[in-house]
Amino acid sequence: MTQPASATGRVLIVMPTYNERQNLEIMAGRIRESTPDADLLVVDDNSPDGTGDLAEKLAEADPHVHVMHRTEKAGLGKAYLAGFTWALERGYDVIVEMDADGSHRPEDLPRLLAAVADGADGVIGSRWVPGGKVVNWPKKREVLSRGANIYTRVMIGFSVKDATGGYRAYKASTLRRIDLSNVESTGYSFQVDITVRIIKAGLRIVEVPITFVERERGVSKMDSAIIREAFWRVFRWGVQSRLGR
Ligand SMILES: Nc1nc2c(ncn2[C@@H]2O[C@H](COP(=O)(O)OP(=O)(O)OP(=O)(O)O)[C@@H](O)[C@H]2O)c(=O)[nH]1
Ligand SMILES: [Mg+2]
Repeated sequence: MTQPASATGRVLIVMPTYNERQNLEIMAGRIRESTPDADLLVVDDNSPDGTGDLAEKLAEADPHVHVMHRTEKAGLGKAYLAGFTWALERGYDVIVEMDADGSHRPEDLPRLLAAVADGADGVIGSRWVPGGKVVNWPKKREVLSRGANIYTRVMIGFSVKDATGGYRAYKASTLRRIDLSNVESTGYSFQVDITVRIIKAGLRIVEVPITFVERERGVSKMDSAIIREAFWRVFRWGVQSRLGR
C-alpha cells in the first residue's frame, strides 16, 4: 500500500546531523531511491568531521538537497525546531524527522507518508507496535527504550507505544496548530514533548511499524544527560496533567 510522496503534497525530510560524514551520502542516496520527490534539509551543528561541507557538496549536485548550518551543537530538539520553521516558511505540506545514522530506513518512509495521506495528523514510525522490529540493538538499549516508553505511558496517561521514537511525519497543519515557541526539550524528551502537544490539540497520531537498525558507522550522541532530561521532563508533564485534570 505504498503511495508516492506527491499523494501527500510537498514533503521535506529534516535530518539533524552531528558528525555523520560516514552516513550522510549513503542516506541521501537511499532517500532519493525510496522517495524521489521528497526534499532533504540537513541541519548541521557545525560538525567537526566536516558533515556540513559534505552536505554542501550534495546540495550543489542535487536541487532536492538543502543545508542549514548552525554554529554549535545545541541538541536534537533545537535542530528540529529550526528545521520545522524553515519548512513552514517554505510551504511544505509534510515534514519528516529522520536520523542520519541509518537507524530510520528511508525505505519505510512511503508507509509513513501513506498514513498521512490516509488522514493521520502525525505518524510515528514505531518499534513497539506489532510488526515493529529492532535489528542489532544491544539488549541494554532495547530495555532502556521499552522501559522509557512504559514509564512515559504511565506518567502521561496516553497509549502511544513509541513516544520516544524519532522517525516521524507531520502534516504542516499539525505543526502550525501546536505552539512550538516554548518547546525547551533538547534530547529524547523532544519527541515526547511534541507527541503530548499533538494529542492535547485533539489531533490524531498513528503508529506505523518500522524496522529500526542500529547505526553501523559513526558514534552515538546519546548520553546520560539526555536520559536524565527525559526522566524529569516526563515526570513533570505527568504531574502537571494530573493536576490539570
Ligand atoms: N544538529 C544536531 N544533530 C544531532 C545532535 N545530536 C544528535 N544529532 C543527530 O540526531 C540523530 C540521532 O542521534 P544519535 O546519535 O543517532 O542518537 P540516537 O539515535 O538517539 O542514539 P543511538 O541509538 O545510540 O544512535 C543523528 O542524525 C545525529 O547526528 C545535535 O546536537 N545537533
Ligand atoms: Mg541513532
